[in-house]
Amino acid sequence: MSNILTEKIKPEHLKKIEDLNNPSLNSLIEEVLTLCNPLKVFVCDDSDEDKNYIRQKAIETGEEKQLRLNNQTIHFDNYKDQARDKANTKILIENAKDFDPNLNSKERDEGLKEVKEILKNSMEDKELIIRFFSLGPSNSDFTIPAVQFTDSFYVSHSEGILYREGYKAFEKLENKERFLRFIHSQGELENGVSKNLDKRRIYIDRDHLTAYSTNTQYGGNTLGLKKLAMRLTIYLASREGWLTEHMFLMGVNGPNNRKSFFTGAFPSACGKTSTSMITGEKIIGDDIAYLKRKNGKIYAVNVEKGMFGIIEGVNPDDDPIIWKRLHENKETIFSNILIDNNNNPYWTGSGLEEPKEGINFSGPWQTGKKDENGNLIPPSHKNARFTLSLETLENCDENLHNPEGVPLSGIIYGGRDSDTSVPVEEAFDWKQGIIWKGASLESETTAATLGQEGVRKFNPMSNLDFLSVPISQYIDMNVKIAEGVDKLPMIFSVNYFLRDKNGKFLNDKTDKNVWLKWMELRVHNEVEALETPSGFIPKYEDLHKLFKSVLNKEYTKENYEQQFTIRIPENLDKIDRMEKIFKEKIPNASELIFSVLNEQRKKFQDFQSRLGDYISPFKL
Ligand code: SPV
Ligand code: MN
Repeated sequence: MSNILTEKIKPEHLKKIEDLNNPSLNSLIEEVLTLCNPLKVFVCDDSDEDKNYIRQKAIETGEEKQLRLNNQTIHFDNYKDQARDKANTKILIENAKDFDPNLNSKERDEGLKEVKEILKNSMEDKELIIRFFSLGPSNSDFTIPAVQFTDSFYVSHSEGILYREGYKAFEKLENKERFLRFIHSQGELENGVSKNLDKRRIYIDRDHLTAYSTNTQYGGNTLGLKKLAMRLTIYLASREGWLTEHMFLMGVNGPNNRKSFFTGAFPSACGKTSTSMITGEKIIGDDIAYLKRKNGKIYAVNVEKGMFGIIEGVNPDDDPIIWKRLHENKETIFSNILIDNNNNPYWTGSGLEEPKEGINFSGPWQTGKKDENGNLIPPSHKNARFTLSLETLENCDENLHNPEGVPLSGIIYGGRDSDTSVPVEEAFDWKQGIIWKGASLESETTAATLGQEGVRKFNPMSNLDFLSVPISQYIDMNVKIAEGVDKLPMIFSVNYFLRDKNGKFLNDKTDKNVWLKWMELRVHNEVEALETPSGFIPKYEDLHKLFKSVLNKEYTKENYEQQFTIRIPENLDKIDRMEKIFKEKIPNASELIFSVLNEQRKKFQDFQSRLGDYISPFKL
C-alpha cells in the first residue's frame, strides 16, 4: 500500500480495501486521494453499520433533512442545478474532432486537465466516501461492478437505494480491470448547495471506464451509476456485442396467468415511469436496461434496483401505487419539492391542497413568490424527484434480481409527438421497427434537461443524450443484435401526446393501460390488426372490448377514429426531416436507414393517392 493510502485512510477502513486485493483499484484510490486531498476517508463495505453511517451523515451535514415520517428525507439542489446539464457533459476521447459532431465530445487530454484542475483539493474540508456497487443483478453475466468516490452523503445515500451492493462483487472480480470508476465532488458549497455552477463539469473518460463530475448535486449529473455509467456501458456494450438502453422493463399480464415482458424507450419525462407502473402489471425497472442475446432470444435486466422518478403530477388517480408508497414511512429521498410547516412533503399536482407557505428549492416560500425575472415560483420544481427502492413497491416483479434476466416479447418506442403518429402501432419487422420507430424517434423537449421546453428534437431510441459511440454505430448495434435470434421481440411505437387541431390531447392518461394489453395479445398473435403504411394498428372491436374490460370505459367509434386517423402529410414531413438529418447530419448513416425511409415514403404516398391525406381507420 502506498504512503498516501496509509496516511489518509484509517486502518479499519484500509483493511476493507486491502481485502479486495485489486492493484488497479489501489492505484485509482491513490490517484483520487492525491487529486482531491480529502480531509477523511470512509470506505463502505455494505455492512448495516456503514450504510447507517452514510444515512446519518447525510442529515448531519445538512444535505438531507428528516421529514415528519422519520424514514423520509428531503434534499435540495441549487436553484439552477435541478436537471441534467447537457452543455457541460462531454465524452472525452482521443481525436475528438473526428468523433460524431452530434455528440458533445472533447479532446481527452484537454478535458482531463480541465476537470482535474477543478477537482484539485476539492475535498480538503470534506470526507470522501468510497463505495462499491454492482450494475445489473449480482452473480449474473450482466453484472458490472463499479466504484464511486464522492464527498456527498446525499449522492452515496441515493445510490445505496438505487443500486445493488457491490463490495462482494469486487471480492469476486475475475477481470480485475473491468469495473466502472466514478469520481464526484460537489465542490464549494453555499447554504448547502453547489456554488460554482460555472465550473460544473460532467466528463466521461470513455475508453478508461471512468467518469468525473463536479460542482453539481443534481442526481442526473452526479449519481455515477445512473447516466454516467450508462454512457460508459453503451461503449462497453459496443465492444462486447450487447445493448445498454434508456428503457423500462416490465411484465404485462395476459390471459390465463400468462406474463409477457416488455421494455420501453421514452425520452425523459415522457411517460416511461408511469407506463412501467401501470396498475395491474409488474415493474422490473423504469429507466435503464441491458439487453443480451441468449438461448435464441433477447434477455433484459434492470441495471438499477430503485427509482429516481419525477414527482410532479403523481396523484392518487393516475399513479396510485407510487402515491401510496410516498406516504408510507419507508426510506425515501425527495428532492426539490415543498416542505410544509408540519414537515410534510408537498408537490405540484399531488391532488392535495397546496400549502400557503413552506420551504422549497428557492428557500422559504409562500404563495405568489416570484423569481428574479418576475415569474411565479411553483411549490415544487418541474423536475423534482423521489428516490425509493423498487422492492418497497407492491407491484415489484419477482424477477427484479433474476440473474438470468427475462426474455423479451416486445420493445416499445415512445416520444412526445403532438401531430404525427398514432397512439399505438406494431412495426412490420425488426429492421423497419428499429429504423422507423426507434432510430427516427422525435420528441418535444421537457424540463428534465436545462433549456427550452417543447422543441421537437431528433432522439434515436430516446438515448441520444447518453450516447458515447457515434449515432450510426449505435443504430447498427441495435439492428445487429437481432442476428442469430430465433424469436425476436416485436417492436411497437406509442404516442401519449397526440393532439387534435385545437391542441386538445386525444388520449386519456389511462389509455396506455389498454395499448399495453393490446400489445400483449399481439405478441401472442391472439388479436387481429389493420395494416397502415407504417405497421399494424388495433381494430375498433378489440379496443372496445379492452377498454371495457381494463378500464370499464365505453370506447366510442369517434374516439377511435380521432386517435387512429393516419396523418399522411405529417408523416411525409417526418420522412423528409429524417432523410435530411441522416443525410446531412449523421456521419456514416447506413444504407438500411435510407432504404427503410424510402420504402416508408412509397407506402405513405400509395395510401395517399388511394385514400387521401387523412385516412380514417375504418377505411383500412
Ligand atoms: C432522465 O432524465 O432520463 C432521468 C433522470 O432518468 S436523470 O437522472 O436526470 O437522468
Ligand atoms: Mn432516464
